[in-house]
Amino acid sequence: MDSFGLTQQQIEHFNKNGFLKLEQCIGTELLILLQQATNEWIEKALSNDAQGKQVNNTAIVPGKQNTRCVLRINNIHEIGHTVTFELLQHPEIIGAVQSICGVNVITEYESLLVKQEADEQVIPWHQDVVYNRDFRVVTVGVYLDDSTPENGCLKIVPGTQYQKHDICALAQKHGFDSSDIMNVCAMPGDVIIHDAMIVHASDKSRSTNNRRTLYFEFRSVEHIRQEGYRTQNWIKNREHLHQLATEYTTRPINSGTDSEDEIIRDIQQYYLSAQPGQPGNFCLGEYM
Ligand SMILES: O=C(O)CCC(=O)C(=O)O
Repeated sequence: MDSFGLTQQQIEHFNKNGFLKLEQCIGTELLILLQQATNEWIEKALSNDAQGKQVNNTAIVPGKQNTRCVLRINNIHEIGHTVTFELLQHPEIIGAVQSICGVNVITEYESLLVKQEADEQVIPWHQDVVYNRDFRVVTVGVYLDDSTPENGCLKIVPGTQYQKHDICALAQKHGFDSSDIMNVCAMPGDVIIHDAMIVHASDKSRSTNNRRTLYFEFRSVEHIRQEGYRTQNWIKNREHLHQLATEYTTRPINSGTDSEDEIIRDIQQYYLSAQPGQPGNFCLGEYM
């Protein structure tokens, strides 16, 4: 394990609580680039939406006072901002994920979540995925803004990561206020890694401070092969995406390697072959 791996104490914290916070994991320079990029994506999505254009991979919801709000943007590498590549080979993120999931890890999913007062959106209780616990699957949240109980921070029910749950029953029992629930607050630049099986949710934002989080789901290639729900071609393409990220972010300036446009075309090629992953575990009925 390289020097960016987790300590034994951090691994024990993760195993016991189902999450781990890496404070100030993202440096200021990268944080500012990510904040700028995500603002541009949101503005562009809203502008296209206002012109009646189709906005791919984006959930835009009606907000208070006739506003339109971007709630989520999926497949974020496809947008064409190579800054997101930095996160695919960020030494501390990858070191932490490898400590939990194994050395040979790839991402399965990536998205931007935006929570704001106007959208009044709740993320209902769920498990991101239910998987074979011979392995570990983690969801990594990269925080671009403060995340507090007022602006709808992540809520988890500690200890729920070990099994599949009846989410309707659990949600009815806990609502959003029971003492068994933990609010996991964060500051810009923090990274929160949670076990993809921990039951989690977030409440409406009641603050004018917006909250943006970039989410990535990681697991090992060995695990994906064992679960058997992905084709060899999918795995090969995903590995290629990570390879591109490494090549792109470590290339010397003016090295004569592929231009940004070519790299983006390559990424888009990957997404053409994308397939849906394993479904999450939600309560499909009403409970709130
Ligand atoms: O950060 C949050 O509010 C929870 C988001 C979440 O659970 C999800 O996107 O699946």
